[in-house]
Amino acid sequence: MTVADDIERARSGLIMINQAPYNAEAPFSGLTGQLTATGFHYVRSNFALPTHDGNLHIGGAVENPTTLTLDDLRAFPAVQRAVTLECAGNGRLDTRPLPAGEPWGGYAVSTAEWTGARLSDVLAQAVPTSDGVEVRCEGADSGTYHLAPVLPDTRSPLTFVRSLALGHAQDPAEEILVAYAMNGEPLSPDHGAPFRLVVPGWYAVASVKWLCRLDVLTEPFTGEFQTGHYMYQWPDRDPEPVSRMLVRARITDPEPGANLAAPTHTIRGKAWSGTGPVTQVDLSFTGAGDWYRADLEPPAGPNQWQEWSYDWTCAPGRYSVRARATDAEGHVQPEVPPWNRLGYGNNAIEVAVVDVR
Ligand SMILES: Nc1nc2c(c(=O)[nH]1)N[C@H]1C(S)=C(S)[C@@H](COP(=O)(O)O)O[C@H]1N2
Ligand SMILES: [Mo]
Repeated sequence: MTVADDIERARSGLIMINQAPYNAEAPFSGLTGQLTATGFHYVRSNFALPTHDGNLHIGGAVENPTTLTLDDLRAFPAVQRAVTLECAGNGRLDTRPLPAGEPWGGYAVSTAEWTGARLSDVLAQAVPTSDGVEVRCEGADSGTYHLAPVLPDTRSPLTFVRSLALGHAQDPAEEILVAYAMNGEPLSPDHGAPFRLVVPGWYAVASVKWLCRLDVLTEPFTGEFQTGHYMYQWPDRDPEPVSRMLVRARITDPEPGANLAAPTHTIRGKAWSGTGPVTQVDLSFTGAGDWYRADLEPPAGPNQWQEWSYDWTCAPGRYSVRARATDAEGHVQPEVPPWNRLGYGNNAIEVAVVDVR
C-alpha cells in the first residue's frame, strides 16, 4: 500500500466535488449517526495536500518562543470532544443568484471525535506578552488558488493562514484543540495530519489543518482567508467576517426522494448552532403556516449536533417537509438563504419533498 493508495481509499466513501484540490461532501449516511465515521467526514481543502515537517513553531509576541512536536503535544493534558464542523460554504448551491465557489450541496457538515491539547495550554507554555491581540495560525499548504480564474482578487500565490482573537484562543472553556487524533486514529492527510486546530462552534474555516506556526500578533491580522475570502459581502450593508455557525437543522430520515408508506413515519434529523445549544425544532408539512414541535434530544456534549425526531401520522400524498431550528440565543432559521457575494452561511430551512403512498 502506498501513501497515494491510502489517500484514495480514505476518499472512497465521499461525494467528490473537486479533484484537485480534493473537496468532497459527506454521503447522506455521514449525518445519520451521532458521530460521522472518518471515511464519511466531508473534506474541504483550498490547496493540494502539503508536506509537513512535524514541527509546530510558536513565536511572535511571546516570552518563550518554542517548537513542539507531536510527542510534545501528546504530553499536554488530552481533551477528547465530539465537534460538529460545517463549512461556511455548505448549502451554497441553494443560493440565488449562484455565487462562485465550491458547489456544496448540504453535506459539508460532519461530527467527529477529536483528541488534542488545548490551544490555551499550548499558548500558555509560550507566554504571550501583554500587548498580544490575536494569534496567527498558519497551515503548511500554499499555492495558486484554484478559483483564481473566477475570483480575480485571489490571483497571487497564497498560504492558508487564519487568526483567532487572543482572548478566544486563551480561553480554556472554548476548548479549542490542537488536535492530533480523529475518531481515535491519527489524523489522515486530508484532515490535517499530523495536527490541526479544531475550533468548536465556528465555521470550520477557523480550524486550520496541517498547523505549522502560531504567532501572537500585536495588530489585527489581514489576509486572503481572513479579510478577503470568508467575509459575508452583503449587498446592502458592511461586510462581516464569517465566525460562528448559524443555527441549522437537517433531515436525515426520510432520505431525499423517499416514497413512504402511510400511516406513520418517524422523521429524524440533526440540529446545531455555534451560538448555544438548539432549544427547539419545529416541523411543517404543507408550506406556510403549520408548525409542530419535534422531540429534541439534549446535547450529548457542548460542541456537537443534537438529534431530534417526530412521529408523523401521514396520509397518502406529497408533502413539503421542513425542519426549523431555534437556538438558546433565540436565533431561528430563515426561509430564504441570506444572500452574500461568496455564498456563505446558508442556513435556510431545508425543504424535503416527501411522497407518501
Ligand atoms: N490549512 C488549511 N486548513 C483548513 C483549510 C485549508 O484549505 N487549509 N480549509 C478550511 C475549511 S474552509 C474547512 S471547511 C475545514 C474542513 O476540514 P475537514 O477537511 O477536516 O472537513 O478545514 C479548514 N482548515
Ligand atoms: Mo469551509
